[in-house]
Amino acid sequence: MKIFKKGDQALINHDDRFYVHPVSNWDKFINRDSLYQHLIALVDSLTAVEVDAKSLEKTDPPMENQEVWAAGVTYLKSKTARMEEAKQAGGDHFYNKVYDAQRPELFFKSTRQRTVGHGDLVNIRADSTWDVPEPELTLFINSQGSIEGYSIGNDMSSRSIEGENPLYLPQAKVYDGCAALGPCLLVPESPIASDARIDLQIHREGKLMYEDSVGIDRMKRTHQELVDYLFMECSFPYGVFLMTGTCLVPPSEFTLKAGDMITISIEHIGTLKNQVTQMKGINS
Ligand code: DO4
Ligand code: MG
Repeated sequence: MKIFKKGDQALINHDDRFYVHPVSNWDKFINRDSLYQHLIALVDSLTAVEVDAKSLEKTDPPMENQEVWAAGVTYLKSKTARMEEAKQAGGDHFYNKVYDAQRPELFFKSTRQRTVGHGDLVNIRADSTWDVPEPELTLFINSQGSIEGYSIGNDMSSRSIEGENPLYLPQAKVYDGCAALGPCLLVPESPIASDARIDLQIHREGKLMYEDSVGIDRMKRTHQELVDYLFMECSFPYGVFLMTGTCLVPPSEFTLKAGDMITISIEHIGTLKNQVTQMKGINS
């Protein structure tokens, strides 16, 4: 079952059919126990409609008042790439430590205001010289701490700012247009397949500049472990989205440029596409 958000409507996709449901309160709509069962009952009461593929080329992030958090250094590849970028500044040691530590790295990433949906523009900072997308399986966890759904997240990152000093992490990670989420919220009957694949492509002027893919089973930590730490001393009255870390890192000589097209696909969820812009005060 997939829910696409289009303004105050939910387009629900189930068994190759679409259903339209008006939603006046998105937070209440998704933040519930047994979301899958709720949607099954809801779909039963609705009539299937035709949905034009064009209307799904741009969708809102499946969020309203939820915070977006992110886990870091959950894959070996993220650890080694970050150790390399922070070596000169003497910051490499901390990535090594956090990879093996019991406590995971969790950081506050975004709110609705700084998050864009599928088909919208992600931003790179004007004061950054080295930028990458981070394609990440993203969990939707309800206020009771139960994982109810999944989406695709792009944790846009400035490697030059983070590499200069790990204490600059919030500036490397949080700015207008720093996150993309979509194209939908996958609400499956049982947890997503543990070997689901993530694929990242970056195109520049139509030319493929980078492509790689990886299975989420390469992650060092479990989803539940990340959720347990996130909920340890924080409550989330509307539920919360948690990006689970990246394992796909373009080669060190690559940096994003305005106009690049980022395509992230995750098996069972779909494809999140965003073009890159470089615009100060994108949301002002
Ligand atoms: O340690 C800094 C951020 C790590 C991160 O975003 C990732 O591993 O995906
Ligand atoms: Mg990340």
